[in-house]
Amino acid sequence: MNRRNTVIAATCIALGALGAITAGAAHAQTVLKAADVHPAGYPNVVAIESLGKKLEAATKGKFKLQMFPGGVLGAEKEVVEQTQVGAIQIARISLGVLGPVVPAVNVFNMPFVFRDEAHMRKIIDGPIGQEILDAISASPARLVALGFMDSGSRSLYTKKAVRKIEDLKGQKIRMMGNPLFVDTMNAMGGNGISMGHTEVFSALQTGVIDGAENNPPTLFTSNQYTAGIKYYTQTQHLIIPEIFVMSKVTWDKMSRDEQAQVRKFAREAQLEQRTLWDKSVAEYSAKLKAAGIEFIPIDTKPFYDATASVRAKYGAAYADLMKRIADTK
Ligand code: BDP
Repeated sequence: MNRRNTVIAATCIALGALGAITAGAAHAQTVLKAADVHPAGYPNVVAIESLGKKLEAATKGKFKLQMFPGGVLGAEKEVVEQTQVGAIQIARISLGVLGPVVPAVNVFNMPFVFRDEAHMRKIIDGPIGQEILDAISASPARLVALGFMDSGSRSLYTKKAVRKIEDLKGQKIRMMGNPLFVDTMNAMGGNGISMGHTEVFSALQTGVIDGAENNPPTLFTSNQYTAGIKYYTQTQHLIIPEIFVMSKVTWDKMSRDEQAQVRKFAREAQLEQRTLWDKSVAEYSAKLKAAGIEFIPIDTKPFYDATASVRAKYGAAYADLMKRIADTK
């Protein structure tokens, strides 16, 4: 089955399940379709499934979450669109792909905007994080932001070693679909090419790209490390939180109490994911090393300096917010 057929098949299964459950239940049951590009067992997937189980119990089965992992409902760009129109009810995506839809979130998508992961957590857990969630929900995007998740930092992985910034010159590197990221890669000397996560594996195999960038759990669980990748250069140029959102179409049909339950379980899901996340970074870094991927420590300063123009271009409209982030210790 090609990917389109897989998507169609998955959608049919989803619709079939919805009919069967509705017919069999004592009261009408609403199936909440949840999408994630990551496979079953990945921290984000597990945490959203927990949210679903709790919601099902709390509403005595009125809502039932059905998880579609592994990108079967499409790439994140399409998943966002489907969620906006209410065809998907819960989407767990990278904040990266929301930038073109809700420009305010691009502050968090900026290269080196956070000093490190601890700084990023401080921000998403505090008032600035809440402002960004509110900005998403208040935007015309028809999405209700439920919470952030951790995604560590993104570093470069390539077939040819990058031991200094000059080694990146001319290498074709896949970036997420947001012009900000293509600009970031180009500023660092590479050749940024945007495509969806599920296309990266074959693009590596066919030589359309020479590398990509992501966190260790994604590099491992997507199998991309088996497609000619030999090096993981720890540039940590992007520290982008994940986000999970509910379709406003679905949200508006829920009672106040149900919305409060969703908020409560979303908060718990965020915390659960963080615990699982920390374990998974250690676990998958070890697995990558065991599989022969060489981790290259690198001075990040040249990468920081090279991307100043990107922060200037995309940060100009958000200078105050950028300063508040920098001032947060
Ligand atoms: C992963 C994110 C996922 C993105 C993927 C990507 O968890 O949401 O789709 O990166 O690079 O780290 O597209």
